[in-house]
Amino acid sequence: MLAALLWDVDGTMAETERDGHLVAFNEAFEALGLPWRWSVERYTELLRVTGGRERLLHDMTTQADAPAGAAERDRLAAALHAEKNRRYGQLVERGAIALRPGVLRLMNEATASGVQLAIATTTSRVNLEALLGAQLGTNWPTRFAAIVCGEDAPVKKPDPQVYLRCLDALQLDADETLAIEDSPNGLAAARAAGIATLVTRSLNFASHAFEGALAVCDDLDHPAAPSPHLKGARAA
Ligand code: XBP
Ligand code: MG
Repeated sequence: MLAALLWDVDGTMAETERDGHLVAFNEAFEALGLPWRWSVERYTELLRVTGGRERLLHDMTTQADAPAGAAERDRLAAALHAEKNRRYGQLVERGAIALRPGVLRLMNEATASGVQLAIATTTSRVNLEALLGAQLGTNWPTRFAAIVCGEDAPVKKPDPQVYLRCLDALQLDADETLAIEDSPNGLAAARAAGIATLVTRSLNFASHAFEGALAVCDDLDHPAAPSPHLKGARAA
């Protein structure tokens, strides 16, 4: 029996990447006096690397004017990430990014049916707090039986760590839960933890095949077509 829905946040609950994180990353580059700017196309490629700090470090390997030493790169990535998160927080606190269609309805229906809600995200806690505080109100954590974010599971998706820690916190087996994801890395992470996964397509992965998903939908208010790859959807 289904006991819990395990929610990804970025892309799944809200379209946070293009109008949120990307805008804030580019503002952070400017604020720290760097000439770097990421286009939507470049950012879409960079989303293959989960975690904002990890994404910055990855991009530095392609920037001729990035610091040469690892320690200096780490310091710059940490400063940029902190500035990005501060600006992202300001954006979402102003209500600039809404929840996607069907998200609140599904949360309410699940809770009313006795199905627990949990969060399994690679994003930083501060970004999660800013988004859900703005969209669900200050009591938002009481809606969730477990909240696992980037700081709690530092080995990021596609590694299953965040999902395994979420199952641990819930004291549930994988086959009692369903993950809701929007990205190939998220799907891979959930599947590697043995969790069946519903994909809700986001802007950044609009045409991806999502092989291995239980089902794929355009958003949570539109019925999901069973995946042609349904066979084996629960196994990693
Ligand atoms: C989300 C991420 C995050 C966000 C930025 O992936 O990869 O890095 O892009 O947030 P998912 P932070 O939706 O698969 O969890 O800067 O806080 O990392
Ligand atoms: Mg996501």
